[in-house]
Amino acid sequence: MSLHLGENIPAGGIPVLYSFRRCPYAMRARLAIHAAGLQLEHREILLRDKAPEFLDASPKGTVPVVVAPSGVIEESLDIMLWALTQNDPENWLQNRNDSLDLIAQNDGPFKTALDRYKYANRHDNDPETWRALGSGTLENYDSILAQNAYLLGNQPRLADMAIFPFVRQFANTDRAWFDAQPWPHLLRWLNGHLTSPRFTAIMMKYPKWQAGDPPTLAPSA
Ligand SMILES: N[C@@H](CCC(=O)N[C@@H](CS)C(=O)NCC(=O)O)C(=O)O
Repeated sequence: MSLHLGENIPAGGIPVLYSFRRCPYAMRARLAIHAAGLQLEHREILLRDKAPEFLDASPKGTVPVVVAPSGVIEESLDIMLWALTQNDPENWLQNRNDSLDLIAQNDGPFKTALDRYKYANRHDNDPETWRALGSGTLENYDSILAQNAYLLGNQPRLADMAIFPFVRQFANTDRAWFDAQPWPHLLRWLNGHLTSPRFTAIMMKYPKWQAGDPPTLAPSA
């Protein structure tokens, strides 16, 4: 946690979340904030036009970022842990180290394959090779989910919530192809998350934030 709070010291002690609706890292942060029952001041960022106050708080310029009275949290996983260590009514932190192992695999090799598949033009490469690499991870999830409702047993844990936004992105890259794969358990798991009231709540649309806007608290009660 870095401590360059600058002009961002939250008024009234309510932490600020800088977020971008479609970012899977921001989604996982919002999911944990929702599960913890916290409300933050939501500031919607556009990646192509970042608010200077956001860059002041976190010069590396990636979302999500939380500005709390105790400091700035600049990594999505740290934001999840920050929220859940305050309140974890659904025990997402149970088997925490097993979750962290799966998340490291997601954020490393799977995310690399996802980016090169999804943004093949940007990377000038063969998307099918990267799709096949990512599919190895998804096949593994499907076989785990054939045994259990969730990745680490019969209740959702940190791993499920940190990972499904990335599987969603992989699926949406070519939905027809994804739906044709022999991954019924993975599909059930993904659809369960995507149709949950929690996901609907954290995908609410907000206009781009700018300094001087009245505070928007999210998730809304
Ligand atoms: N390791 C960071 C990664 C966050 C990240 O890369 N977010 C993307 C959006 S999904 C971003 O802000 N990119 C900066 C940009 O596109 O300018 C985390 O876990 O929070």
